Amino acid sequence: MKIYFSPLACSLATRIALYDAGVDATFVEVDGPSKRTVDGAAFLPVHGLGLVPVLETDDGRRITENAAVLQYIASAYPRAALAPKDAASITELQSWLSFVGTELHKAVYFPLLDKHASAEVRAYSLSKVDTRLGWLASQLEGRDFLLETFSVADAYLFAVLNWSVVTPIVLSRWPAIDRYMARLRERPSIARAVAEEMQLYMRELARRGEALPAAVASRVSQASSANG
Ligand SMILES: N[C@@H](CCC(=O)N[C@@H](CS)C(=O)NCC(=O)O)C(=O)O
Repeated sequence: MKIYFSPLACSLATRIALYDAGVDATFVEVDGPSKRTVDGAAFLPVHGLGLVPVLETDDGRRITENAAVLQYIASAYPRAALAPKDAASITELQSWLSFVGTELHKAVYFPLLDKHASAEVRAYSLSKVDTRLGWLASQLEGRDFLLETFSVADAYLFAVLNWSVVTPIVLSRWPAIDRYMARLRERPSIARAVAEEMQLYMRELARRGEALPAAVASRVSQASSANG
């Protein structure tokens, strides 16, 4: 299995799911702006929109879209229990994947991260923050995960909320979300995926001659002092 990804992009959720499932995969890094892999191969022939994640199966099928990629992994590796098995809970999982993909990823976070977004677009996205995150916080109150147990929806939600640090969104305003993120950060699959992709992200910035955003640098130094 091959995964096309960009460091700390939404494709982080795919890596988390694969690590959780204990699956070996080949990770191919894509440079978003140039639409090339870091080895120089064109990425547009792989995905015409140039978006990650793309999962390529061993028999050459390509799966795109976070919700589909994540559900594919959950169903290909059922022993990892990354998705529920009963119909009602599967529907709930799909609701969450859809909520994260549309209400959070695309409506709120993507425009805030897009250097080309206009002030109006950013203002529109910011105007959605309180309702979307307020509602999410109310759903997470008293729960460890979105469903009864950890699922691919948590992996996707983590990858998206993890961008808050480089946006004006301050997650500590919603203690239930803050606690949820702190809990997930401790999960071995997530800790490993974040640490690895942070290194790749720093290398990506260095290649482009860009500085590490101050908020990210401070998180990296907090993490290294916590690790001794
Ligand atoms: N609807 C797609 C969105 C994927 C997406 O937005 N990927 C971003 C990274 S988080 C990307 O590849 N951006 C590159 C670009 O916009 O050119 C999905 O859910 O997979």
